[in-house]
Amino acid sequence: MRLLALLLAVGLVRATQGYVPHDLPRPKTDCSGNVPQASSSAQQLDSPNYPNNYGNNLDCTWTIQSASGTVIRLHFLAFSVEDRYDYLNVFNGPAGSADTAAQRLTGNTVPDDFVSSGNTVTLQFTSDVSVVQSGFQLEYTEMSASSCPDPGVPDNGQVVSGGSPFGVGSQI
Ligand SMILES: [Ca+2]
Repeated sequence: MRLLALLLAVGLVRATQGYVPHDLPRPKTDCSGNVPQASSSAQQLDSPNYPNNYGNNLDCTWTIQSASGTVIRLHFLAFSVEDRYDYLNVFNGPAGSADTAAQRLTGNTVPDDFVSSGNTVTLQFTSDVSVVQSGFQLEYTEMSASSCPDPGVPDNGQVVSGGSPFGVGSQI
C-alpha cells in the first residue's frame, strides 16, 4: 500500500510537471489567417510567434493565391519544427485533397524552394501536445507560369552560360 502511494505520488509529480504523452488527443487551436495575394515582390509568412516558439496544439491553414495564369514560389528562410510530431503540409492547390499533398515538411532542415503548378498553394501547420521550436519563415512570390527560378550553382559544378530570367527550356 505504501508502494502504491509512492507510485501515485510520482505520477502526480509528473502530471504537475507537464509530462504529456505525444499521442494524447487534445483540441487544436485554430491559428489560420488571411494572407495577402502573392505578387512579383516577395511577401513573408511566419509561423505563429516567430522567431519565438510556436504553441502546442496548433492547426493553422493559410491559402496563398496569385493572379490567374501565374504560379507561386515558396522560398524558405528558416525552418525548425519538432521532427515527426509537428509539421508543415504544403499543398499544390487547395488543402485536404490527397492528390495535392505535395510535401510534408518536418525537422530542422531548411526545405528547397517549392513552385506550384497553379495559382493556389495551401499551407497547413500543425503541432502536437508538447515540445515547441521556433517554426518557420518563408517568402512567397508570384511568377509567370513560363519562368523558372534561378536554380543556383549545383554541388561540385559551376554555371557556364544562361542568366536570369530563366524560362522553360533554358540551359545553364
Ligand atoms: Ca510538438
